[in-house]
Amino acid sequence: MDITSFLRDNNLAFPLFILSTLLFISLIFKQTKLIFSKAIKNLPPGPPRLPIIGNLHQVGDRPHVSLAKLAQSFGPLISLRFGTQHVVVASSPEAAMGILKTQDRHLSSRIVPTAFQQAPLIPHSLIWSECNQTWKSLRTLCRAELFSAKALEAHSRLREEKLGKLVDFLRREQGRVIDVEDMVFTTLFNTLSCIIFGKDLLDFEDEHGTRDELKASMHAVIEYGGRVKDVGSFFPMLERFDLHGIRKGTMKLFDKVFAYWRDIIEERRVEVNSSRWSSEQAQTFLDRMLENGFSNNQINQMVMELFVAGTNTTTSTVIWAMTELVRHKEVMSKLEEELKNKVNTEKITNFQLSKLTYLQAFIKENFRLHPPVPLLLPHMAAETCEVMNYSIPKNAKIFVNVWAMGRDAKLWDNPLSFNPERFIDSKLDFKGQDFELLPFGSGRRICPGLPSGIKSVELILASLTREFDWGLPNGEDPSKLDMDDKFGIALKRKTPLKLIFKKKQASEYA
Ligand code: HEM
Ligand SMILES: *[C@@H]1O[C@H](CO)[C@@H](O)[C@H](O)[C@H]1NC(C)=O
Ligand SMILES: *[C@@H]1O[C@H](CO)[C@@H](O)[C@H](O)[C@H]1NC(C)=O
Ligand SMILES: *[C@@H]1O[C@H](CO)[C@@H](O)[C@H](O)[C@H]1NC(C)=O
Ligand SMILES: CC(=O)N[C@H]1CO[C@H](CO)[C@@H](O)[C@@H]1O
Repeated sequence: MDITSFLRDNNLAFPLFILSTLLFISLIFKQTKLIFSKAIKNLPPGPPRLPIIGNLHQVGDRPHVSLAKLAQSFGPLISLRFGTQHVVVASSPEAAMGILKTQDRHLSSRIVPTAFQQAPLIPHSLIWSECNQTWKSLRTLCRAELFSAKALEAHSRLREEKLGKLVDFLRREQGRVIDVEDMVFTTLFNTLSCIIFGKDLLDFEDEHGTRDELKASMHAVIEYGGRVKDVGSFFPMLERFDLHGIRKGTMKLFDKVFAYWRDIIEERRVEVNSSRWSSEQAQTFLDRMLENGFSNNQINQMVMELFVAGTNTTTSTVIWAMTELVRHKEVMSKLEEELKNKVNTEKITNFQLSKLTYLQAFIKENFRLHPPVPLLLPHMAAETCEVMNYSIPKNAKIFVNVWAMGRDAKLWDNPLSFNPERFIDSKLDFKGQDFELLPFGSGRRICPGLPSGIKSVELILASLTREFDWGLPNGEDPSKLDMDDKFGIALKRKTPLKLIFKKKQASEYA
């Protein structure tokens, strides 16, 4: 990407005049300061940078790809500058371990994106807090009420019910072309909203478009969260101009989204606050938050973060997996065979799921090639420290390119071929112990939703495979399916996956 298109894409052309004047002055200050202060020694290697924007022009729309290319030239740990921001990118298991394990304590802070810097909300953030007391107690609450084995068991009926709606819908719509992403997203969104509020927030068949607005606002919020090029945080001196009106715009969106559950909160607050209330009556995560005395701001922030972190990522995993099943008939057949042999009841039980070794290998292979969060969420260095004998400066923004590691020929045979067999009889897992496969990250910031996300992915893939045959419309050739991706908070397909479903002939379990 050249500089003019970089400026254009970021709407920087307008303040260019003010910008250049201000930056010129600041640059002179900076350079003078740099001469007198000692420069940071021993940074990881990296490409040369331009004045002012640094390496921003080298990032592009698919940062996971451009950063992987830079790593090929400059090594597994590189340093860059985005504006005034130091950036470090790890692209090998050794570098990832250095960051997420050896120096986990110093490198697990966060930088709050401009859009999310909302004074009433940000003190209650799990995702954007440094590893402090707020972060600890929110994670503890989520683990106990949402992600523990006990919680997963308690939610399994709900999960099945939402999945049942999806299956019914696909049965009814047999032979029609379906945009699967939308359906899977709705299923996962409603599963979570029932766990939190005891209520669907999206209509499954949104014929009247009444809920479209919630979906659109949610997507817009998610979009803000996924920006790697957060201009505000690269040029702090420009922040007061609120360059894109980003912050104001986001707050409006937040308010729109919060309005969808405002009444539910008020209703339950009265209930939980009444003298008749006893803890056994708690049915939802909302009830638990109210029992813990959460304010509306606390609830809104928590709920929004769960939706943002949990729905898009899980949807993307399922859609890439279905894409690979369309492209690889032999993989699909093996999966069908395993389901036939190992699941003989109408409902798939947790115990049965745990015995589906081919499904598990398939999911690992899918995470290897399509990690939904290709650069993890950016970490920040709370202290200057050393990784692989290089120094990582305090306040540096840190990315771990798990996408690049999944496709590295030094780590995998035939890295670009989709081959679940490579994980059969292998101990390699994605739970944060094996640094070549880190779709959920590792260390103290590892995704707390892992058990819940995996359960959804397993259950949806197993059920849809058992119930339906699916394929591309108009006899399109699966080997020609567009595999391009689009970077956001979750790496999704660039073109939507449109499929035709057909109910399988005999249900063996009937
Ligand atoms: C396949 C599904 C999922 C994937 C691949 C995934 C991946 C990730 C990744 C890579 C991170 C960042 C780790 C880091 O900063 O180093 C993360 C954080 C997080 N995820 Fe997930 N996630 C998934 C599902 C979920 C679900 C279902 C939920 C909740 C309902 C969830 C909630 C969170 C939260 C709250 C964080 C922030 C944790 C923190 O900052 O301490 N995730 N996830
Ligand atoms: C935790 O950190 C966040 C920002 O990183 C801050 O807003 C919040 O107030 C902190 N909580 C505590 C208890 O210090
Ligand atoms: C909760 O109950 C107390 C007394 O029972 C009352 O003073 C308070 O206003 C109630 N709070 C809410 C939010 O209803
Ligand atoms: C770091 O330096 C130490 C001693 O100076 C050396 O033993 C070690 O091999 C170096 N590590 C790397 C990754 O270069
Ligand atoms: C897979 C998936 O649901 N992707 C969605 C994630 O959020 C963005 C937000 O803009 C949507 O555009 C995607 O469709």
